[in-house]
Amino acid sequence: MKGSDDYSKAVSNHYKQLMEYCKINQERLDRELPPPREDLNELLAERGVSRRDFIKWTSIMTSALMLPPMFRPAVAKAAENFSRLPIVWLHFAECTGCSEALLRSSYPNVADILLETISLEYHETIMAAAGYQAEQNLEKAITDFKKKFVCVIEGALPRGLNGKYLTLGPKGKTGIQVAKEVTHKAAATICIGSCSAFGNIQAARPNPTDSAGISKVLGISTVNIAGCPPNAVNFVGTLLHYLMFGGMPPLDSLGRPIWAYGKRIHDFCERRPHYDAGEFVEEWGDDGAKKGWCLYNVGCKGPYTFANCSKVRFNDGVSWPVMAGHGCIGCTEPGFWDTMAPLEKPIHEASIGGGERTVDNIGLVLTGLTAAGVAAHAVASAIRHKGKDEEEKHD
Ligand code: FSX
Ligand code: SF4
Ligand code: F3S
Repeated sequence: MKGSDDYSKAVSNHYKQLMEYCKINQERLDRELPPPREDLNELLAERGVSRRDFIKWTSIMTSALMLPPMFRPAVAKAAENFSRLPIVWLHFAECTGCSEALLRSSYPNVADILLETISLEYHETIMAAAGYQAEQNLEKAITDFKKKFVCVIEGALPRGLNGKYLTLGPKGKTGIQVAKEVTHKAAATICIGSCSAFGNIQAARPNPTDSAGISKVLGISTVNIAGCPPNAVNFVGTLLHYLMFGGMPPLDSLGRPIWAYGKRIHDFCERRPHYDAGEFVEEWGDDGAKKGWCLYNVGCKGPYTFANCSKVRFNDGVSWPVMAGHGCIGCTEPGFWDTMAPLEKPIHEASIGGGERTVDNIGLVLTGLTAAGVAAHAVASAIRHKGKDEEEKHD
């Protein structure tokens, strides 16, 4: 008993210290950040979100961020400060689906409303400025908010032709030049979407433009909000963490926040009981499909994919790919367009980290280890090596 008492005391002390750290950091941000652009409480009331709904949302976000309930007021404060954090948002080689997924919603929830308040000092898709004026806006933003703004990047960087497959603005700077100049002055860089994180579709074989993700091209550390497109909740949660602790959340070996990408799709999938019972869809439209059975045999890559889609879903929890009837294609993993998406069948023979692991014994590995986080990371790093090898092959 003494051992467990000591453990509880240690945990409670740890959280007390963390809370103290959070308070100091939030006071510092209160002094340093520009004044709020929006009053969140007024905006929520305008959009019909009650105080009660807001508190409920902050409780959900607190637990999603793996923090105990005592942090709920700090999450609420971070949300109120959301519009004070200057953001410079760059676009490189991509489809803009990430911005679309984040900035558009028919039924805005708190996360969507927060994204509306975001202080976008520069965002090529939605700002009115163009040409020289846009370039001046960018220069002004990165100078005025030097080391205070967060750089958010959508899209991969082409390295071919000395970077000239992608040039921007009236001076024809390459994406690589712009990315270097801006990330150098940023307090942190967040890669939103699998393109900026890992290269993604632009880096898929045969990769004619020699594209790759930001961290690989620039040799810097980035926080990777993977997904094609990623979930707004994962972006908002990461910024809330920044507004609480003044730094980015703990990351996995691929730069993805552990709170959002620490578990597999398969671990919380509503079709999982069918997987365990051996009930599989064998062909599109068959009886199993009508009954909502597991999509593994028609190519679901949920067992190989680390993300929280099956837990938080999309569009305010309305649905997610597997719920809509198609298997996961692994869009939060590096190289998925080459390794996972095209296969509408299981990767039985896939070698994952060492050559002999298949999806079935990954399951055994996970069952054998009690702490899911530890297990997930053991497998995550195995998959990472596989992903990296695949990435290297494309280079
Ligand atoms: Fe990539 Fe985002 Fe996929 Fe598209 O910009 S992650 S192609 S949804 O839009 O970068
Ligand atoms: Fe769900 Fe896919 Fe796993 Fe089946 S294989 S339980 S559909 S994640
Ligand atoms: Fe992507 Fe799979 Fe989620 S395809 S959106 S990681 S369910």
